[in-house]
Amino acid sequence: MSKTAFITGATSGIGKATAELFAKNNIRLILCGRRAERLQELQQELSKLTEVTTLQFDVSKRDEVEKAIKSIPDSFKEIDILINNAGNAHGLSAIQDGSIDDWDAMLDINVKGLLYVSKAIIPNMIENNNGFIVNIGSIAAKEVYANGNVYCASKHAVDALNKSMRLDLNQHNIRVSAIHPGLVETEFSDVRFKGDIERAKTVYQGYKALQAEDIADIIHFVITRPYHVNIEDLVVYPTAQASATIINKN
Ligand code: NDP
Ligand code: 8X3
Repeated sequence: MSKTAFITGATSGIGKATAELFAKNNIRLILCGRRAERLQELQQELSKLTEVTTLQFDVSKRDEVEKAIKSIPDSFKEIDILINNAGNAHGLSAIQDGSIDDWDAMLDINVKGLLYVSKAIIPNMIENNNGFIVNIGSIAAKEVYANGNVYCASKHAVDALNKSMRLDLNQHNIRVSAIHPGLVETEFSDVRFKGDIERAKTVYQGYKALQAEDIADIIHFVITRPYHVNIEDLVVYPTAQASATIINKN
């Protein structure tokens, strides 16, 4: 029987590439995001390879999360793999200049959103005595860089929650892993710089950044290890990147 994966943030970047790779490997998909049109397009495309259902909701809205997860069709209700990927950065400012709306958005999406989704899915995994949760952190979960303050704090929280989940869910045979990428060329910087595409592009210029497919490949590797193997934590940089701020650009 094929496994079923629930992927948040499947409409773009790492989540989309993961959905595409999982589909090729016959993993059934529950694809989530806010952009309905993109979800529809992806469902149409990936249904050629595997069974797909979609859920449109905002991870930061607790009632939307609960309603959406309750609405999962019966045939998709047994979830084997949860990919907690939805997330973003809003702004890049010194702490004294930061926007409180941006801070709220990052903490609500990256931390509370991950918790709301996990809280709704974990009980079924416990009941089944089976499950795999992959949390997408960041190098911002491991180090703090100038002006990254609240985004870094939100990803440090993901790191702590990943470790907590491993401790608490161990007795239920649920595997938990975190993957912490460095710079990945996705829509991430478009969102961080609020649609300033030119500024976003410069983040990935002068070196070869990671691609969403590279991270998807690693996620797939992690979830396909034999049952007795649980990779807790992986930090992945582009070769040109030595730390959050040291990048060997041409
Ligand atoms: P993208 O912007 O390309 O993708 C982000 C995804 O998250 C989209 O599918 C978006 O869907 C979804 N999302 C954002 N906000 C919400 C929300 N409120 N509710 C539901 N879904 C939401 O970026 P990436 O693929 O790069 O980012 C994926 C993850 O990887 C994030 O957690 C990010 O922090 C992390 N990361 C990214 C790195 C990078 O350099 N790109 C490096 C390290 C970590 P929609 O807008 O349709 O809701
Ligand atoms: C995304 C990578 O370096 O902008 O998490 O924090 S970084």
